[in-house]
Parts: sequence; structure tokens; C-alpha cells
Amino acid sequence: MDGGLIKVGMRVAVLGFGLSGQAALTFAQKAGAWVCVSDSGDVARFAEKHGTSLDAMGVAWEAGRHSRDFLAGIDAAIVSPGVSLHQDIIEWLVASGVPLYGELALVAPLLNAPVIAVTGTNGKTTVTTLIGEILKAAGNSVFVGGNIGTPLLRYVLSGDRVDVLVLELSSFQLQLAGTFAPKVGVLLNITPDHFDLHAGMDEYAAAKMRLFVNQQKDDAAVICMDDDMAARQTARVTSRLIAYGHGENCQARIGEHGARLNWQGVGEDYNLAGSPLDFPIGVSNATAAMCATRAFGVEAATILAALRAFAPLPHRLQLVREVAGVRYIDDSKGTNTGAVIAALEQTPGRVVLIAGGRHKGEDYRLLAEAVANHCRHLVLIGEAAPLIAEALAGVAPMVTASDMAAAVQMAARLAETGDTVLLSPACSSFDMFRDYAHRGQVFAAAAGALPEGEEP
Ligand code: UMA
Repeated sequence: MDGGLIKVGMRVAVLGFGLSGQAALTFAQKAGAWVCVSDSGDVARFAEKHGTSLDAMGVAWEAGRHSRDFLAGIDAAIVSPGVSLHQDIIEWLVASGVPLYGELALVAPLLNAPVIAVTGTNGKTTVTTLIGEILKAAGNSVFVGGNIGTPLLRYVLSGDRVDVLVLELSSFQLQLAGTFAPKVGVLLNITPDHFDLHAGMDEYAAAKMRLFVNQQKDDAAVICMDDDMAARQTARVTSRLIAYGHGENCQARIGEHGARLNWQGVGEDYNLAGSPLDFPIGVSNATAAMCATRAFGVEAATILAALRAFAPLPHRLQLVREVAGVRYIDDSKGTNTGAVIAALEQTPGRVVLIAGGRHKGEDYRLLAEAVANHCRHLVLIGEAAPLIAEALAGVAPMVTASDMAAAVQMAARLAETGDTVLLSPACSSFDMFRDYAHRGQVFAAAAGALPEGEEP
């Protein structure tokens, strides 16, 4: 197999052995490299989960740390997205002249189909899924992957050939992207997130902008002008800019229930009234997808039909129960302050907000205005509960719950008729749950277990 940057006989270390790292191991082995694995996770758990199979394959491994002794003498390191670049071992590897490759850097020289790639703090999964659906409706064979769950290396390893790859890309994946260049790149927004692994907002924005740096002049850069930080980045774009948003100068101008796209001098109307995407963020996401697929050559009528047929994704502002006049909404994917603010702004009536989980370095004071305007009460869970309580002291009344079931029961007692109990945590889930989907399922189960009862 042609391994591109990974050559026969190279000594390669895979850093981080999750979904990406496992695909990277197979890829590097198939490319003929000698491969070892280094994972900083708990030694006993790693040994139990992976030790036997790695030993059987003759793959050297270490867990519990990334050590110089173990990594000495390697020719290249394949770095998983969750591995922070701000750690001594990375600095040491760089100083030792060891090239660091992310998944995108590895696949860039090997891709056999054009790519549409989506990044942004919030909305990536929805827009990526929408683009995939539109392209399928237009008769294309499509691989949808990346941060959405299937490593891109799995596609390369499969030997498949599709018409187009649609990728959701995180800032972590874009950091070590090498020569990767999408035919169409989409930037939705840049609001604070992931300060556990990024040094700050500038580094985070710079990582997102790597999406566009290797594009050719006739490639397309679809960027949302409603987001200040994203709009400011357009000065750095050298490919074909397709600006969308509410502003007069946008090529795709968002209205109340849809958007008007100016395409080669002709105005095209995309009316989403009455469809599942007919709410402010839904229309914005739909507009991003319409610009991306129109730039890819899909006909307007096909795009509109696919947009109108789209079913919303789970754990994103998903209504899971209505009982005693109170709506229970699962927005477990709301893992940063920007997502929570958007969720609160879109929820009618007063909200009892369940928030908290694993802290990712964000400043929860950013929530103050939206919480003051929309929340009747806060119910805090998880490791970040004390930090959120401190940041929002005096903004809204609050209680702390020990687990999700208790949080939902407390929220049910605090909510009044017409209110919404909203799970939108502003944090990751890993302190209490397997992942955000598991957190959403536990929330829905707890809401489902509430007695029918009287109106509150
Ligand atoms: N690890 C180390 N060293 C470190 C940190 C972690 O060895 O310094 C180890 C951990 O012990 C663990 C492994 O790395 O064993 C986990 O690797 P990873 O965090 O890179 O995760 P993967 O399982 O490879 O999944 C990654 C993406 N995860 C992250 O970016 C954190 C998945 O996105 C993605 O679906 C998958 O690749 C396939 O492409 C998830 C995610 O949470 C959904 N993304 C973040 C988000 O959406 O907010 C960015």
C-alpha cells in the first residue's frame, strides 16, 4: 500500500490510541513501517483493553505517559486529535527533528476524491450531515467522516472510491493538517471552546483557518459573516469566498424562513418555512450547506428538496418529553458556552437549565446575560458545578445535583407550566458519562421516568 508520508521501514510512533490512533496503527503497518503505540491513559485499563492484541501483533506499547525513553529513535509521530501539542514530549519531539503528522496530513497526498470539509465551534455535525444528504440526493456516492465519528484513515484503508468526501473537522484535527486542501471549506463560527488543549482564542481561530490555507484560487471558502470572529478571518482567505449571513453584502442572505443565494447573477430562493430546519440556527446551518453544495455543482432544486426532507439529529435541541405542561429538551451536544447561549435564545418561555460536566477551560461568565434573560433556575452537575456556581453567582438561583436523575427530578420540581427543562451542559461529559450521547440518553430516560402527575 502507498503510505504517502509513511515509508517502508520507517519507525513510527502513534500517540494516543483511541479511534484515530487505532486506524493510524493499521495504516502505518500496511505502509510497511515499524510502529509503536504510546498512550497517556491509565496503564491497567489500557493493558486490559489493548495489551493482549498489541502484544499478539508484536507492537511495542507504553501507557500512563509519553516517555522520551520509549519514543527515542522514532522517525515520525502520528498524533491523535485529543493529544495536546502543549506538552514537553511534543516540544522534545519537535526539537529532535521528528515530524508530527495528524490524520489529515497523512491522507492529503493519498485522497482519490474531492473533499468538502466543515469546521466551526457549533453546528459542524448538522451541516456535515446535511451536505452528505444533499450530495446523496444528487446521486453521488459519499463518505461522511472525521470528527463526526469515523476516522478518515478508515476510508483510505477501505480502498473504496467515492465521488466526494464530506468531513467534519475539529480544530485539533486541523492543527497538524499538512498539505490537506478541501475543494470546498466551510467555517460556521468561532466561539470559545477547548481551552484545555488550545493556548487561547487566537490559536483556536488559527487552527480553524488552516482549513483554507492550502486551497487553490478556484476552491470555495464558505464563511458565516454573522459570527464576528469568523467574519474577521475572511481577510486571510485567498480562495473563492462565499459569504453567508444576514448582512446585505452576503452572497447568501438569510431571511426569516430561508435564504436567497445570488448564484452567477441569478437570485435563488430557498424557502424552509414549515420544515424541521425552520428556526434561526437551523436556517443558518441550511444556508451553509446550500452554499457548499451549490459550489460543488448541485442543482438548486435538489438542494432545497433535501434540506426540506432533513430530520434533526439527536441530542441537539431534541424534545424528549412533555409532561405537566413542561417540555424536556436534550441538548447534550451543547458542550461550550456558545452552544448554550444559542440554545437558551431559541427556547421560548422560562428555562430550568441543567449544566455542568467536565471543565474545558471556558469562562462561564459568558453565560451570564443569556442565563439572566432566560433562566428561572440552574441545576448544576458534575466536576464543573462549583466553577459555574462561582461564575454565575447572583445571576439566577441555583442548586447542585449529584447525578442526572436527581437533576431532572429537581428541575421538574422547579419548573412551572410553560417552562422548558433544558439539558445544555457547556461542558464535556466524560466525568459522569461515556460521551455526550450517553449523557443525553440518561437525561431522556430520567425525563421519561417522571410521573404523569398534575400540572405544576
Ligand atoms: N491520549 C493520549 N495523550 C494525550 C491525550 C489523550 O495518549 O495527551 C489518549 C487517551 O488516553 C485515549 C486516546 O488518546 O486513549 C483518545 O484519543 P483522542 O482523544 O484523539 O480521541 P479518538 O478516540 O481518536 O477520537 C477522535 C476525536 N476525539 C477528539 O478530538 C477528542 C473524535 O471526536 C472523532 O470522532 C474521532 O477521532 C474520529 O475522527 C470526538 C470529540 O469529542 C467526537 N471531538 C471534539 C468535539 O467535537 O468537541 C473535538
